[in-house]
Amino acid sequence: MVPTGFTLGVATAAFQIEGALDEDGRGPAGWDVFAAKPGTIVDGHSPAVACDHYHRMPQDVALMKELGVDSYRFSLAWPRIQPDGRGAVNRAGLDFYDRLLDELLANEISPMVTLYHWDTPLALDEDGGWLNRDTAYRLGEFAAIAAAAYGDRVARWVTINEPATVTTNGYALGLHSPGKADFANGLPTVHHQLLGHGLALQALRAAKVPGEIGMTNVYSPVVPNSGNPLDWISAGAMDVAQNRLYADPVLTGKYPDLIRAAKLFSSFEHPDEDMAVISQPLDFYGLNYYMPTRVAAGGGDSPVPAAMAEAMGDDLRDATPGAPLHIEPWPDTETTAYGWPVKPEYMAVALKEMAERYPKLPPVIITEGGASFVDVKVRDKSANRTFIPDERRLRYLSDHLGTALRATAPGGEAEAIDLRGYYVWSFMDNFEWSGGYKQPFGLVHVDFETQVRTPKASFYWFQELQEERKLAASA
Ligand code: GCO
Repeated sequence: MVPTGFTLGVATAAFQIEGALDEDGRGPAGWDVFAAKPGTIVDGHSPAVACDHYHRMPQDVALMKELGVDSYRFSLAWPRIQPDGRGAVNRAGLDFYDRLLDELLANEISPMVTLYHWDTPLALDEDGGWLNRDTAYRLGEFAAIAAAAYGDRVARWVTINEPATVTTNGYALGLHSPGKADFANGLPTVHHQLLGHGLALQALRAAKVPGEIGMTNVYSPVVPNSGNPLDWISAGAMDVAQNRLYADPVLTGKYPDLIRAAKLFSSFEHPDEDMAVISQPLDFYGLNYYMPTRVAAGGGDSPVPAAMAEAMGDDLRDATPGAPLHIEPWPDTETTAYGWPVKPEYMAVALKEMAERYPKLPPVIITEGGASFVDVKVRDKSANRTFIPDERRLRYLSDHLGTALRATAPGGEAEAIDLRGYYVWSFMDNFEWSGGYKQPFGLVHVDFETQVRTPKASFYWFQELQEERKLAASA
């Protein structure tokens, strides 16, 4: 059973769906420039049009209405509202989200708004982006603008989305905007994003918005590849680098010891007052769960773990000479189009670990979960319609949601968690960052040539779930 009051929703992000990058006074984002560079996006795909949602918003909301979702999570494009990331506000940009909010409410869909989902205004990136402490204050200012404009209509706010991905992909590996591949100096971007979260939260509270306020971290349980102690050490370090580094400050007011011991940690300002701002109470904690991570020591050639180990400092390097750690494939495991392991049972592990680590955890909302699989269109001539039998996505979603509900029900391994909702990533296929249009996550198929939307089998499954509020027995 889906508990009463549990939110079933779908999620998107502005840069991944809107297009219209040069319209109605939108300023450039760092991502516009990054994506235009050769070699950054699969097959040179461009985000310029994406799902053309900026022009098709009413039809998209109508489709959401047909889907029957309780809630829609979307993000505000910061450069649309504040083209330079500071100072002047662009009325036409504000208007777009005004219309979207009104459209949602008219269709009885509850809006969840993400303030920051990675499309930093270019002017801020040119001043150092998240390496610059000032960007945190700019996000606080942006939050105040959003609160004044939309505070009356937003049910739930997410201040920032997945700071871990911004730091790792954007500043350590150069896979995302702003394209910096310098892990050794990436740590300040963690602190500045978390401070930005805290300042945004403060601004929303100061504006007395009636909606609930939270932030979103991705969480991936880390498992050592073997009983070898070096694998365990590596897994522990990875867990810190990818999970605890972002969750501990918010939920406990303290960075993990491993991080505090790193030389880098003393290279930037992080006074106690910051920690108080970062760890202010939340109305909910947003968790994105996609997959677990399997880690082994040494011998790897993946740049990810080597760079992470560098950031971790000498302890880890000494413990695991050579390439210090690497990500292992899971044996006998189905993978998505991205190569991500499909492990629904780790959804429960993620929730259990969160409950154990953070006794003061507020209610949790799974703000994203989903899978990319290549879809095939089937023409049903007799009914004169196209059908997309995305059974694997449907199963992924139903297994993960089912696991989350069971784990947090009375008697479940994470029963201490008050789970309030699950948002499918994503409502429709979209611009999957460096994966371009090659990683479809949608319940709705988008033909990027024609912009025709076609609901997939998973759409109809989710529609039925909304009506019945009950998962099939097998799930
Ligand atoms: C994320 C992102 C999404 C991605 C999704 C699939 O938070 O990582 O919110 O933008 O598209 O996770 O990779």
